[in-house]
Amino acid sequence: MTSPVTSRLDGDIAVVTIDNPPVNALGHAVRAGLAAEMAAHEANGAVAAVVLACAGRTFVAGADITEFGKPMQSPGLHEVIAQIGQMSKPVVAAIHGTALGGGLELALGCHYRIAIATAQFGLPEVKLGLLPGAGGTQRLPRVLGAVPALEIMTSGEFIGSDRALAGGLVQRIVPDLEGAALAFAREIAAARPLPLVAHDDGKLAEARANPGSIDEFARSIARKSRGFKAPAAIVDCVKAALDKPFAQGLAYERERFIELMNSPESAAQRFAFFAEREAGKVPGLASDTPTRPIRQAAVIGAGTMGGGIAMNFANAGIPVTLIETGAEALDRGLKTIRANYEATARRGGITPAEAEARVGRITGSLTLDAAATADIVTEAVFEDMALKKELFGKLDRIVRPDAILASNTSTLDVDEIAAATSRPERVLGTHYFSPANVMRLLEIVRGKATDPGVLASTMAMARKLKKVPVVVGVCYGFVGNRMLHRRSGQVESLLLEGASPAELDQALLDFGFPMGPCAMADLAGIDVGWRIRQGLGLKDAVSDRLHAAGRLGQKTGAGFFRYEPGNRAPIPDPAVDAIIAEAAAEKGVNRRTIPQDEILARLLYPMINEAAHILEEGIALRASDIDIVWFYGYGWPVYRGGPMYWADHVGLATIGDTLRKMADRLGDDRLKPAPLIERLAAEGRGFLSPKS
Ligand code: 3H9
Repeated sequence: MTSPVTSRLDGDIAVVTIDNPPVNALGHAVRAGLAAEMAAHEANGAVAAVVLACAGRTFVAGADITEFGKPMQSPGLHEVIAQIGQMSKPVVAAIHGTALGGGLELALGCHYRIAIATAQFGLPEVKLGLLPGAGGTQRLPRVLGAVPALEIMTSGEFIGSDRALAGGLVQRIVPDLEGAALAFAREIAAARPLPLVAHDDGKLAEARANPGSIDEFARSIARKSRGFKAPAAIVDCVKAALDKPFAQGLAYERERFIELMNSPESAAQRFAFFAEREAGKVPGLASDTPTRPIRQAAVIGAGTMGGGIAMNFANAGIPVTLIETGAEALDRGLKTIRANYEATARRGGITPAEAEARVGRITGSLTLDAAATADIVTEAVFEDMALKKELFGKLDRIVRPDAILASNTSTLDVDEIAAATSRPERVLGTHYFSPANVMRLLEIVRGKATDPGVLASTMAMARKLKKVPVVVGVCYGFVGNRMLHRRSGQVESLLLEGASPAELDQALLDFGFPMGPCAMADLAGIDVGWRIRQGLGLKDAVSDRLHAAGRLGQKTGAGFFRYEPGNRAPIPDPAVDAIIAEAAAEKGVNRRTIPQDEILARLLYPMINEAAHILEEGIALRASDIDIVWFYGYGWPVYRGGPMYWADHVGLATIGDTLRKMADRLGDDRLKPAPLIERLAAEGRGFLSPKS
C-alpha cells in the first residue's frame, strides 16, 4: 500500500506532504509515514529544513476519530510530535483550510507555522467529549495565554488567521503557500536555537500571577456545561500547565485524555458526530444531484416563525421578502426582527453595521406577487389546511416555474398541500423549530412527488443557513413532534397520579434536558396547547383547568408554575397542586409518590416506542436521524446519545417489558411495545446495531 505521506526535495528543503482524503486525519498510516519521513530527513545531511504541508482541501483536521475506542497502534501522535521536537533542523508547518485538534497540535509541535489568510485553527475535541490529547492543553496556553486558550478549547470554536497571527500562533500569513513555505524555510534554515513552544512559557506569567482568573473561568464553564466532563478536565490540564514542568503537564494531559476517551459521554458524542454526517446522506439521492442555489427567498407570514425564518436567510446573506396580508402585522413582524438584531448587536454577537446589513436584506410586502422572483417561497401561516391549500394554489400561479414551494407546517399533510398546485414535484415541507433563527434542526419533509433536485437543493440551502437538515416522510407531526406528543400524553397522567410539575421537570433536568415539560408548556403558552386540543377534540384535565383559570404560562405570570415579574425562573405554586388534586379527585385517581426513575421511564419510553413506529413506517430514514432531530430540535443531552442510542444502552428488552406493564396498568394500547422493539429485543439487538 502506498503511504499517505510522501516527500520531495527542493534543493536543500524537504517538503513532506500528507495526502489522506477527505480531511487528512492522522490515522495510523499517516503517523507511521510522518515518523519515517521525518527520520529520513533528520538523517539526510543534504536537508537543511523541512516543510510539512497537506494535499487536498485542508491541513490535518485532527486525529482519525474512527480509530478511537480501539487499541491505538504505535507510533502515537504524541510520539511523532516529540520526534519533530527533537530534530536538529527546523520544521515549518504550512497551513491551509482547517488545522484542527491533533492537526493543530502537530503544527504546534513544529518549530514554525505559516498559513494562508483563509486558514482556520481550533481544538474542537471538547465537542467529542475529549480534550486535546497531543499536547494542545500544554502548548496553546503557552502561545496565547491561559484564559484565551481555555476559551478556545472549552468552546471548540475556530479562530481565523488574523487572530492566529496577532497571538503568535503563526509567524506569517502568506498569499501562496507552496512558494512562500519554501522561501520561509530557506530564510530560517540556519537560525538557531530552534524555537519550540514547549520551551517558552512567558505567556503563562499572567495566569500564574493571578490564579483566581482560572478559578473564575472554571466556575463559569461549570455552569454552562452541566453533564459534560471534558470542559472541567481541560481546565485541570491548563492548571497543570501552570503548575508543573512541561513533561509532567503532558503526562497529566495524557492520563485525562484516556479517561475521557473511555467515558460513555465521549462515546455518545463521537456517535453524534458521525450521525450528523450520516443524516446528510439520503439513500437513492446521488451526491452529485444537481442543485439550484437559492439567491432570493420569500417568506409568507410575518409572525414569530415567519420572522425567524426570514432572519435565517438574511443571516446567510440571501435577500428575502417577508409577505403579510395586513400592514399592521407586517410592521410588527419587521419591528420584532429589527429588535432581535439590535439585541444581538448589544450583546456583542454581531456588529451594529452587520445588524443593519441583515435588517436591510429583509423587505416587507403586502402582496403575494412579491414572491414572483424568489428561488424558494416558505409558507409560515396559521396551521390550517384550507388556508395553506388556498395559498399554495395562488402561489402556483405567481412563482417562477423552477421555484421551490416550501411549507413550514408542523403537522399537516405535505402531499395534500402539494396537490393544490400544478407542480407537486416542486413542493416539500421545511419544518423549522422555534426560535427559528436559533434552533439548528430543519426537518425536510419529502412529499411523495418531491423531485430529487428540489430535495437536494433544499438540503444544500439548509447547510448554507447553518441548519442541520434531516429528511423525514409525511405523517402527523413528522419525527420530533410526533414523539413529543407521546411524552406530553404522560405529563397529565403523571400529575394526576401524584407527581408535581417540579418533580416532572426535575427528572428531565437531571437527565440533562435544558427544560422540563411543564416549564416548556409555560414558555410556549398554555393557550397554545389548549387551542391544538380544541382542534383535535381532545381534553387534558390539568392543562384545561389552568387555561380556564387564566394561567396561560409565563406571559400571564402563572401557568404550571408562578413567575416573579421580569424573572423566568419557575416557582412551584400550591394553587397548582390544588388544581391537580381537584382534577385527580374528580377522576377518582389514587395519588402516590412516584419515584424519579419511574417518572423518567414514563416520559421517555413512550417516545422511544413512537420512534420505533416512525422507523417501521419509513418516516425516518434511519435510527440515528431520530437522534439528530432530538439533539438539535429539543435539547436532548448529546452526552447521553439521542433517544435511539440511549434506548439501545438501556436495552430494548427492558424498555419493551416496561412499556407492556405501563400499557396494562394505564389501559392504553398505544403504549404496547412496537413490533420493531419486540423483534429487535428478541434478536438481542438495538435500533443502531448493524444488521447481521
Ligand atoms: C483529536 O484530534 C484528538 C487529539 O487531540 C489527540 C489524539 C491523541 N476523523 O464534516 P464533513 C470525515 S480529535 C475521521 O462532512 P466539512 C467525516 O466523517 C479530532 N473522519 O466535511 C466525513 O466523512 P464522510 C479533532 C473525519 O467540510 C468527511 O470527513 N478534530 C474526521 O463540512 C467530511 O467531513 C475534529 O473534531 C476525523 N477527524 O467539515 C474535527 N473529520 O464523507 C472534526 C472529518 O464519510 N471534523 N471526517 O461522511 C470537522 O469538524 C469537519 O469534518 C471539518 C470539515 C471542519 C474538518
